[in-house]
Amino acid sequence: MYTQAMSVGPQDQAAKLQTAEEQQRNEAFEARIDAGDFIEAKDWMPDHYRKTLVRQISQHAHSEIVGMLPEGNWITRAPTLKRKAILLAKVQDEGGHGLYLYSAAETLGTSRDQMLDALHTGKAKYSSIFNYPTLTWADIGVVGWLVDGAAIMNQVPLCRCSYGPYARAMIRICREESFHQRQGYESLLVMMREGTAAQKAMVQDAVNRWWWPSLMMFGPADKDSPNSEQSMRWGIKRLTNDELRQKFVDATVPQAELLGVTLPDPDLKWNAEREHHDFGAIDWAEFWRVVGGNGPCNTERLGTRVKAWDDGAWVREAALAHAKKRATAAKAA
Ligand code: BYC
Repeated sequence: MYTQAMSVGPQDQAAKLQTAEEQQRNEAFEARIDAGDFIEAKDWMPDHYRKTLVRQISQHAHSEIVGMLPEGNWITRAPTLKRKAILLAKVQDEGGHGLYLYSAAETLGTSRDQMLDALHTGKAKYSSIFNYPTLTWADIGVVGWLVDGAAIMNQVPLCRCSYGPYARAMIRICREESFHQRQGYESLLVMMREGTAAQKAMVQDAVNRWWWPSLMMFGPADKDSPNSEQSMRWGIKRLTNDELRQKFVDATVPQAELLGVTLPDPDLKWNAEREHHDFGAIDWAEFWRVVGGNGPCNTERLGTRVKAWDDGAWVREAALAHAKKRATAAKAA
């Protein structure tokens, strides 16, 4: 005979069983993470892991397609046919990256419509960097060199992310980003070696405007990054924001020297003890202003995206009507 104190109702029992089962699944999941296994779409995963991935991958996808806008702005004004063809291909690549990433996020059970709706209603974030204007042709070279350079630094470790579909998408993206970075640097080399004094000054001016926003791309300092600790533990992020930022600075300083431009930071210097470059303080107030929607181009970027989506409604409707017609014909056959 069971005593009152020991008795548990059927509901409590189910809840307890579920908790024990959840705990076991969680332990098995953590063990797979510790062993360095890839987690695949159909595998069990904790809700928070799924949500973190949807957040990061969808933000990343949005950054790719919003990132097409500042560069697309220069396709009609590229100085030569060669540069126009390169820029067209690059902007098209960014659109492709967005598609791989939306597909990877969809494997986690969120629809593309949901993600795009979050972007278009201003609920979702995208990289702060794309809220700055591309004022001159030199900006296009500097975006390739610094922005794609920062993107690669951040994204190469993501090829080893614990979520398989994201990691695989990143391998292809990184190969293309590497071309993007090199074409930007090469176009700047041409301007700095063969250009007029005015063209060289234009490159320096672009470097002055893009340097600090590029450092901000890596996200807040580790001590102010609420997501880093858990994401590192789950192997979503392999290096912290500050580690990646430091690697970027160290890699970029010799490239700037070769190019013959000055990075706009009087505190930037080699620290022999740390074997890294020290650099000046980042204006985090500016970063949060831009992330919060009040950067120089936030309104313009979102407006352009929403207009492109609305203008494309007829294409989506036509594709759906065509698919329906084909399905009806296949059924009748
Ligand atoms: N801009 O806890 P934290 C590219 C947000 S390159 C806006 O450190 P996490 C491209 C962050 O989302 C750019 N928001 O977050 C290149 C979080 O807010 P929520 C895209 C930012 O996720 C060339 C809050 O601040 N790359 O696509 O651990 C041409 C606290 O941050 C930013 C990627 O997306 C920022 N810069 O680390 C075309 C790479 N930084 O979500 C296209 C994948 C931080 O909690 N993403 N925030 O509301 C990542 O590696 C990480 O998500 C981050 C941030 C390092 C960016």
